[in-house]
Amino acid sequence: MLDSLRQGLQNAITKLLKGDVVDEAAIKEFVRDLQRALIQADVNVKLVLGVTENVQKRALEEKPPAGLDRKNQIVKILYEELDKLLGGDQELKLDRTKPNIVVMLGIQGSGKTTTVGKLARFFVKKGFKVGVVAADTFRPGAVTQLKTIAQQVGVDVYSDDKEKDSVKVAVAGKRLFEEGGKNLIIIDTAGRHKEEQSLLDEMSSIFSKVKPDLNLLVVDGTIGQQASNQAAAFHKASPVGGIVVTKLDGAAKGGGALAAVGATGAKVFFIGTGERVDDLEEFSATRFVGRLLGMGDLKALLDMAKQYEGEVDEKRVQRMMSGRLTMDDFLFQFEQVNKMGSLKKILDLIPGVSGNMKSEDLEKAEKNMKTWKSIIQAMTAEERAAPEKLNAPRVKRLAQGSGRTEKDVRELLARYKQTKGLMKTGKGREMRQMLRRAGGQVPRG
Ligand SMILES: Nc1nc2c(ncn2[C@@H]2O[C@H](COP(=O)(O)OP(=O)(O)O)[C@@H](O)[C@H]2O)c(=O)[nH]1
Ligand SMILES: [Mg+2]
Repeated sequence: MLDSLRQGLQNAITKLLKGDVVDEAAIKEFVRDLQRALIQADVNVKLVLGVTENVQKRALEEKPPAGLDRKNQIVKILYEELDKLLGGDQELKLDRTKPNIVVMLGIQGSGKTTTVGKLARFFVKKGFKVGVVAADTFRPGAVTQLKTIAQQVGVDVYSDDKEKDSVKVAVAGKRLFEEGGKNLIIIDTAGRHKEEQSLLDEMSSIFSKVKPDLNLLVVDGTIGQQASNQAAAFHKASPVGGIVVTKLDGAAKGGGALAAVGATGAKVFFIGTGERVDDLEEFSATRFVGRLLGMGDLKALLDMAKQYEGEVDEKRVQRMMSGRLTMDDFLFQFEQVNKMGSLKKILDLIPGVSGNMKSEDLEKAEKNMKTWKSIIQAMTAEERAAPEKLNAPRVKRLAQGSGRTEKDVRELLARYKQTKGLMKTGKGREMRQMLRRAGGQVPRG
């Protein structure tokens, strides 16, 4: 999805990260690369300039917070600015205790009927009782199309082949489903080829007669920045409460469409990423931008880093990095990880790692950590400071003392040795980076 935009942004970032220095020239070049990538995705020029001006100004003026180096600080700034451009996070919340009436708006071919099916599927899975209303009386075949999709998803459809007045169909369908105890009623409507006045008038009267809780505008992502004109035209006829941007699979201009509707202040609740009923995603700008920049959930990671800023004891880290690692340090490392949440959660947040790790491996790692912690707690202070001295009788004693096996103890010792070696070698670099992110000022090596 949005491959070329992603590629463009990631290339800009890679160049920045690989560069020797982050001076004004490097920042300006970074900004130019960003502009090129965004304009190619059909993001409106004014929006592009707005975003990149902010990035440049902040990159030049703001000091990185403790624990973040300047390059990562700039990536963080870009992340925040793109997040803002796309309207931040928003979630469609429906009240289950009453019927929620949703009317679909959008021009013909934007993906309304398909999206009705996707939404029905999405909310059925969440336990809603969904009914859909076939109020597209304009296009021949529209009713059949909706019936087919509804059958596939397993929801009830209301249609009336003899009624040509879409407003009447919408009202009748709404009433029937309300009486039938549905708590989500989605009304599919007609579209014309353009935003013709007749279509907008029809939307206005459906709105005043049906009184929906939400007008959901469906916009075709392939139209790029034009999406904002379309959103504005519909909004004038009938207040748009939320937007679905469809066809983001393979849409080179999808970024432009998302930015354009984001800029109108409308909330993008969902995106369509394919023709099948499952190809719907809840839209979160934060997650989306993270994926665009190839950084997992960077924001969550940064928030977490901030939370633990300063908690890493600098002397300890320095000692660990130089390879003088005690068992206490080893224990401290586990505890650091434990404080941050489950290992799986943390790894999901680390760029490049998410998805690469099997859950069995993670479970094993978490189990190991528990085991090792209990063994370390059974050690004396001397043993913790100099684990090399742990001979066979001591291993036996520790196993008994901690309720673990001798094999567990030996595994811990092997891992300790390995980690100690790792800290000294070049492979420790990544770990140093992690710790630096977690707030420790770690010497570069
Ligand atoms: N690739 C892709 N095609 C889509 C998506 N959403 C809808 N379509 C296709 O767009 C066409 C028009 O969709 P339809 O729901 O009939 O639009 P409507 O006229 O607004 O009701 C159909 O061929 C759909 O399969 C999407 O997210 N991705
Ligand atoms: Mg349709």
